[in-house]
Amino acid sequence: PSPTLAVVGATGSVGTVMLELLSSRRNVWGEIRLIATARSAGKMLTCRGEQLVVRELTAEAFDGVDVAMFDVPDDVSAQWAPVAVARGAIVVDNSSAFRMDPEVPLVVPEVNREVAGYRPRGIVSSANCTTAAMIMAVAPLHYEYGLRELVLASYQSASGAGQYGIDTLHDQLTKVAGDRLLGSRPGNVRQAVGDDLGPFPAPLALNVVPWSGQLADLGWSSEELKLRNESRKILGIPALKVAATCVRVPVVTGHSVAVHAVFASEVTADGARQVLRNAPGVILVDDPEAGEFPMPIDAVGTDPSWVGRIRRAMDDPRALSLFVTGDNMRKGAALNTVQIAELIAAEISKRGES
Ligand code: 2RA
Repeated sequence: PSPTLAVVGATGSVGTVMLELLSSRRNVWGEIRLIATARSAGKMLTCRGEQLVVRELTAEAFDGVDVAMFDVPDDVSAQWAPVAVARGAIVVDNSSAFRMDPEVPLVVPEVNREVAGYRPRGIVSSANCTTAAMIMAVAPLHYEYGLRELVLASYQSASGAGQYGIDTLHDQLTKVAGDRLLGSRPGNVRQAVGDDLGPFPAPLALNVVPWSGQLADLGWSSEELKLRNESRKILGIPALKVAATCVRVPVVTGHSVAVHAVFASEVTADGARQVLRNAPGVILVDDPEAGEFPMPIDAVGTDPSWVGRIRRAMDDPRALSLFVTGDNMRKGAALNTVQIAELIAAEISKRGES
């Protein structure tokens, strides 16, 4: 029989995209079970054209589950993923709870699908949304030219902070719309936006906020350390030098990253384009003269990472700059998790056949 899948966090903004993907991708699942905290239990949601009731997150909810996808806060994953494993499920977790655990593979299937099979804890972690978008372009270049250093600047959308982030941005835009003087004098955007900052530390409308996540070591943010540590783990380069600056921008959905990459060997823009043209899950959009750039308003709702602005550094033949953008709710979260779950479903089905 086809494996049973649980979606934990089914009622969240990423969970909603997971159900859309499960309804549109080739179906590999038997029963699909929707699980959420008690607050959401009892809701009816549609998946694969059928109405499903959301069950409460309990140990028994995992009985008979083969694969459980989690999109819940870190502390909920930390508590409940081991419970699901104890009940016989393999967990694919989209939180950061286990990403740096040496016994948990951190996977972006197009880049390192082979590590998903070694999971001594029965848990596989999916990469953070910003890492996933960026690594889709950087990994094929690493395999070709040997990556040594990354200097990154992210432009992260409001939906990275969930529906609350989206609602906050739209509310703030409504407050600033129509007043052409806003943004031209100190503090008047703050005044127009008022104290409704939502999940952000400062007004987002008509602004950029050079902060995402929580304060971590030595002034770096948790998001910046995720880009550094996750890139090292996924690419298997423990000594990779990474300097990231994560910035929140007034975009609804679509994370972008400006990438400066230094390689071991010489690289050319044309050579890099050729590599990326053949890379899985990447769309090349690189014709500045024609006004063609990778942008969140085009990438939103699509699966690939959109890559462009490819140019060799003026001062170093081993260095390349480029710009990548991707839908942080899809490849950045729901799609990557679903793809890993499908990898495991194929494993289970093959075992079942043998
Ligand atoms: C953000 N990457 O963008 C974080 C979590 N999705 O807020």
